[in-house]
Amino acid sequence: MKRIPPALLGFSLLLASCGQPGHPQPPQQPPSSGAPDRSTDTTRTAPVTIAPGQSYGGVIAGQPRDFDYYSFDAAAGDQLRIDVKAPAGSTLDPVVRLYLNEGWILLEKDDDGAYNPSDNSLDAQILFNADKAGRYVIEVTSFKLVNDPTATDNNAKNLYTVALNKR
Ligand SMILES: [Ca+2]
Ligand SMILES: [Ca+2]
Repeated sequence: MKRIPPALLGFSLLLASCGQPGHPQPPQQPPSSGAPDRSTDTTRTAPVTIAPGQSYGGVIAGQPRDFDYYSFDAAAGDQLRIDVKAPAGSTLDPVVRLYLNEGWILLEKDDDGAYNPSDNSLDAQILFNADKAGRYVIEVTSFKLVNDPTATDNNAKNLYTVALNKR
């Protein structure tokens, strides 16, 4: 008699049980909307790459002082727009900063996304023309954390979206 290695035996039993009638598969749970997107809980040394036309969802939470980072490469003369918005129900007052090569702060914006009356007046927007080619880094955080180094803001409802677009 031919011996079946235990691992293969287990695998074939698994396949057999899946195929049996009367064992309905549990329904797939859709991801709950509004859940924090931990995949974009990034650090300054390991930012998420973002390109024009892309957007990400994130959350300012999980630690007392959370700062999220997104990087992109721009060519000299690129005309770009960064929008950081708090979706309905979010508790976040977002602030966005832009760095060149993770160095100096080029721009900092707080409530500048309200050009459209339907926009949340707390949203943050940066319009800029890349002066020189290089890697730029977007920092997203809470207004509460910006001007007070001892403040904390750790709320699972601090949801935001960040979008980079050419204009
Ligand atoms: Ca985060
Ligand atoms: Ca703001």
